[in-house]
Order: sequence, then structure tokens, then C-alpha cells
Amino acid sequence: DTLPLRRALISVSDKTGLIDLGQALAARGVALISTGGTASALRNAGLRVQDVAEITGFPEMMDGRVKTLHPMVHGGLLALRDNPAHRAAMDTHGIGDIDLLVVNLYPFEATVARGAGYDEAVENIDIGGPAMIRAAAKNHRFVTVLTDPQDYGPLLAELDSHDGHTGYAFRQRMAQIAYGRTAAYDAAVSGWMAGAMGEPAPRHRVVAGTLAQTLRYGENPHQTAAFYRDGSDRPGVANATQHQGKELSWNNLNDTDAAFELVAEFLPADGPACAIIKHANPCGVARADTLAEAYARAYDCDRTSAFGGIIALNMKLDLATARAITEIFTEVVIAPGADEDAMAHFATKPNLRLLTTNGLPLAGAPALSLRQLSGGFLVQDRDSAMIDADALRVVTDRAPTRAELDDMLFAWRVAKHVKSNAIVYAKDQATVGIGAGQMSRIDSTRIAARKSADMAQALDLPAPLTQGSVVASDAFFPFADGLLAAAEAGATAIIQPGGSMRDDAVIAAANEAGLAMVFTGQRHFRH
Ligand code: 93A
Repeated sequence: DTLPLRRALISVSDKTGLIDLGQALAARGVALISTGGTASALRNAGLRVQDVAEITGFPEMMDGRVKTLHPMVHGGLLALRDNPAHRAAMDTHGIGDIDLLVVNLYPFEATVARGAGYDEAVENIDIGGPAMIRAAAKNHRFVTVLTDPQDYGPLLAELDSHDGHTGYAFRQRMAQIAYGRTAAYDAAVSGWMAGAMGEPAPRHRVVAGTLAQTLRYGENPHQTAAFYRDGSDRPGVANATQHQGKELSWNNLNDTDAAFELVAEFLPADGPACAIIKHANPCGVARADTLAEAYARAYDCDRTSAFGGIIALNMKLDLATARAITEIFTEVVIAPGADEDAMAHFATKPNLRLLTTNGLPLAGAPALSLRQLSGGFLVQDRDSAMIDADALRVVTDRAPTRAELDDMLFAWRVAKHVKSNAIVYAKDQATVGIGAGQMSRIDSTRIAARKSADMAQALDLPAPLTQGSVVASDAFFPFADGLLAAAEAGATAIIQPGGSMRDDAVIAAANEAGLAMVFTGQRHFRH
């Protein structure tokens, strides 16, 4: 089951670790074959290398498009060593065994990520590399295939522990990794092409990613987990830089994403905004003249839940905000940058994780969203719909005031990021009560109002902040009862999609209660 390693073909774009590997193999008596750039690099390090061109009898041609696509190469990778007919074919044609293939591919993902044009991207689609990788991986009974410099060390360890041989288990593991790599590579090409055609339609999209990190565990300690990047350069959690604190957990990553996507609804040009997230739902969101004030107002929506929460900012973290944040325990802060003095202050709280990005994700940008179900998964466009104030329809006798309208638009953008049934009370550009994830809309309405009443008591306010607030509902009120519950809590205006069979009754109830109500014509379910 262990096999000796005598002849290796190395063809790599990423030359990381190449020389060390070449030297270690040569020292073990392995003969090296290589393509143009790789062969030069190895030779410059003083190693003996045979050119692939010498083996195929053809020069590398067509700008390198054809270099390894030849039976002398593919026969050496694919031949079953214990099959007499295969051996006879090798003898007839002078094909030699290739026991080890080391390939990493043209950097297609990196080329696209740095914004290269269409033709350059196409030229970076590797053909010969994946062909060899798939051939070697298929023949893992006899051949070892490495597709990642990370695996060079383990190969050498394998050889050391097996007297210069490789074991079947190792070859099988490397083959499995190899097919994952070529699958992700083609998925990246397909995804890029769909994007280039401007139609990221879910049914035309292949979804894959590259392993970014093995996580300590999943949503719970008994679940294993990993984090993958999909190769997009969208500013966000997956591409953020962590400055301090321990490794992010599955829940941290999930919540931080929810927080940053929500705060990205509020463009920096429109002023500072802050969102605090717990269990993927906001427990406070606010805008204000300063970032520190936005944080304070978001915190005041639900101080109890904000403890141990995740905070997202739509602007660079400044010192005043950093100071306010460290007054209680917070898990993660994410922002598009941080001032040096703010970072220095955070450094005094080594457990607090700070993530920075090179910008805010574009809230309206098209992208895919995935949801797993048993035996498959669902793919859809992410909810990138943006509210347009001009598209609102006033359906009540009373039209909303300017202040009500501004708060309704604010609450609506927050409601998009609250699990359904979502109810958001807001006043003066801050949430004052959030009801999330209930099976009936009226329960969300009541829970949000009750939380607001609890906060008023804790803060010693004369009345809950829902008094004189506006309410956003992510989907229509099926009956008037939810709307009346909101009115009872003191709401004066409602924003909701409309479209219920009983809209007439709901509008009549709003008129009777003196409420202003607008329909958006658009729903924001989020499950
Ligand atoms: O253009 S290709 O698709 N045609 C080939 O026949 C071929 N064979 C290997 N690209 C091909 N390769 C790739 O060349 C490898 O996957 C590797 O990424 C790269 C190494 O080229 P060099 O050794 O010249 O740096």
C-alpha cells in the first residue's frame, strides 16, 4: 500500500515553498520534470530539472496554452501500474511513470479580484493544470497530487515516516483536496462569467469557495465547522482584517456579518450610524451627529441585550466611540477603518475583537444568498432592494409629517435586517423597540413595545420611547389588531408593504386611530 516516489512533475504559478520542496525531493533521489517558469526557478537554485518539452517532444506553444497537454504526460499520470496492457502501452510509447504531481493553477481568482479586464481573465483560465490534477487525482492508487504549498510539508513528513514512500491514505486525502480545488476553480470562472454578463441569476450560478479557516466549532460546541471565502472582493466580514482578540467563532462571524450588512444601509455621507447585533438580530440601531452618540442611542434601545453584542459602525472607529464601547462587554466591533488612538484604546481590552475593512459593502449590490435544507440548498438573489421615498404610497387620510417620514424610512431599512415577523419602532433616527422572529406579527408588535417599556423603566424615563414613534413592519398586517397594538404603544405612523386581502379594514383602523400609513409595495421577509 506504500509506494516509492521516483519521478515528480512540478508546474506551479505560486512559487511559494518551491525551492525547499525541490531540494528536499532531489535529496531523496526524486527526478524532477518541470514547465518553463518553474524549471527556471528550480535551475536557478542549482537543481537538475528535465523540461516537459523534452519529454513531449513539443515546445511549449501558443503563449503557453499548450505545454503539458500530451500523452507522454497524461499517460505517465493515468497508467495503472499493475495493469499489463497499460504497462505494455507505456513500453511501446516510451512513457515513464509520474509518481508525484505538484501543480498550482494560474491565479484566476486573484486576477479577477484585482479588477483585470475580460481578456486577461480569460488568459488566466488554466487548462493544462486542472487536466493534470484531475488525472493524477483519479489515479491516486498510484500517484500523489499536491495542489497547495500548504501540503508540501506534510508530503515530506509522509516520506520520512514511510521510508521514502507514500501511503494510500495520504494519496487519497490529497486527491480529495485536489478535486475540491479544481471544482472551486471552475466555480470561480463560472461565477465571474455570470457577473461579467451582468446576470447573476441563481439558476446559472455555481457556488463554491476556498477554505479560509477551520473553526473551533460550529453554532454549538458539538458541531464541527469551517469558514469559506467565495473569492469576491466585497468589503465585509470574509475580507476583514482582525487586529486583536481571539479567533472568531461561527456565531461571531455570522453575527458580525449581520451587523455590518445592516449598518451598510446607512451611507457615511448621510452621517454616522451604529448597529448592535445579538443572535443575528439587531437589538439597537441609530444614526446621530457623532459616531459615539449613534452608539449610545443604539445601546439605549435595549441595554440588556446589547451586553456581549456585536457592534458595526458605518465609519472609521474614533476614540470617543471606542471609549464608550469599552464601558460594557462587547464581543466584536467591525468598522471601515479605525483611528490609531481608538486602536490603542482597544488594545487595553485584549479580548475585544476589532475588525476593519477597506470600505462598506454596497447594500444595493447584487449577490447570491444560500440556505441549506436537507438534501440540497436554496439559492436566491440577496435582498438588495433599496427603499425609494418617491415610491411610497400614502393610504391614510393623514399624510406623515417630514419627521415621521424620515423615521419610517429609517425603520424600514432596519426591518429588512430583522428576522420575520419583524416589527421596528423608531424615533428620531434610532430604534426604540424591536420585535423579531415571532410566528405571529402581533406578538412581534407587542414584544417590541414591551421591551421599550422595560427600557423606559430601567432608564427612569417618564414614558416608553414608543410614544410618538413610527413603526415598520417587514410584511403586511393581515388584520387590524397588530396595527392597533402599535397605536396603543404610542406609534403615530406606520410603514408596511400593504397587499393584504384586508388592507381596507387595516386602513380604516389606521384612520380611526389618527395614524398616518404608507405602503412600500415591497416586502422584506428574512428567515
Ligand atoms: O495554459 S495552460 O492551460 N496549458 C498547459 O498545457 C499547462 N500546463 C501547465 N497552463 C498550463 N500549466 C500551468 O502553468 C500550471 O497549472 C501552472 O500554473 C503554470 C506553470 O507555468 P510555469 O512553470 O511556466 O511558471
